[in-house]
Amino acid sequence: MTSLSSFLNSENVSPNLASIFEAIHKASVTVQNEVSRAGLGADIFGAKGSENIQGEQQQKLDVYADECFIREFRLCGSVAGMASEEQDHALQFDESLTGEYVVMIDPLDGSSNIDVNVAIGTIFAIYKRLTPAGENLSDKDFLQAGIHQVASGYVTYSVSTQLVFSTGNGTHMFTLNPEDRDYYLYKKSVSFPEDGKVYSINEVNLDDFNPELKAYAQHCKDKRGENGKRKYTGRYIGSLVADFHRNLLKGGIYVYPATTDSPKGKLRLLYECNPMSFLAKNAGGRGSDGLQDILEIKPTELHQRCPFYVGSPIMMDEALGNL
Ligand code: P6P
Repeated sequence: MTSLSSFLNSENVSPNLASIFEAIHKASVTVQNEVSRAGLGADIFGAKGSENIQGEQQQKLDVYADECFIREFRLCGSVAGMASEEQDHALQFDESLTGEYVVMIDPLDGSSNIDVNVAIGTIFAIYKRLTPAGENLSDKDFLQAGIHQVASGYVTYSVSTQLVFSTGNGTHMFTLNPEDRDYYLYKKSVSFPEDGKVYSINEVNLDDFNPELKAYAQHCKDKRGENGKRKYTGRYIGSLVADFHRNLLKGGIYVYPATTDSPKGKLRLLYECNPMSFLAKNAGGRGSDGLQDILEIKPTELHQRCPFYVGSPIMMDEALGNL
């Protein structure tokens, strides 16, 4: 079996970038250990009693995961600073100001699923810093378009714990071995199936959908295969990472459009839409805000949101109006 470190070495990933993956490895093992003990007295259920900048109730595990990843990124030496869904402002690591990278992270996506034992995940994006090494970071280091990502990925804490990432040369999947706590290659260069049968949309928002998306949702309900059976089925887990992971392997599309409750969309550009779109692009799919390639958007705010479509190319074309 190919371990994460030997794979990174074989892909000629630089030692500094590899050290960030080592930090993600360590932090994700710590988080997984806590997640796996949910209900065994590990008091990780429920709300912490605090809110993040989004005004969302922080779950105890959100904060725990955030602290784990901050600690490992601070220690690894290659990360000069990071932005997190759980932190109002970007963090600068004064002890690593020579670090050549910055990281954006959603430490725990889908945290509403923690209490009901459903898959959750960590999403990350890695960029080269723009300010000179050794100098203080500035907004421009974090407000980079997604096309400038050096790497991105996610960890899904589910039936098994899997790490999925790309450094721009394919999208690869690793599984955590509970025996030695190391990640081993599961699938190299994964590709979205061109088309798929699964659409992941919360249809409670149907009345808010634009005409193209309404037509697409109806198309998915009406379409029948040659055998006269329905072509599509809906699967919506409430964890972007879990829906994306299934769609990547089996074909499918995930859509979270602008809605009345979330007029700019719910998902965050920097640490959800961009990293997932970078993975999709490296797996033959793509991400869009409904109008443009997500990776082309020039961010203006750390926690800005956008409508999000991501998945198999044919389904993306159809959902974006090319039925
Ligand atoms: P809703 C989790 O909070 C998340 O950001 C995604 O992981 C998930 O797909 C979506 O929001 C669920 O949102 O409004 O459908 O419950």
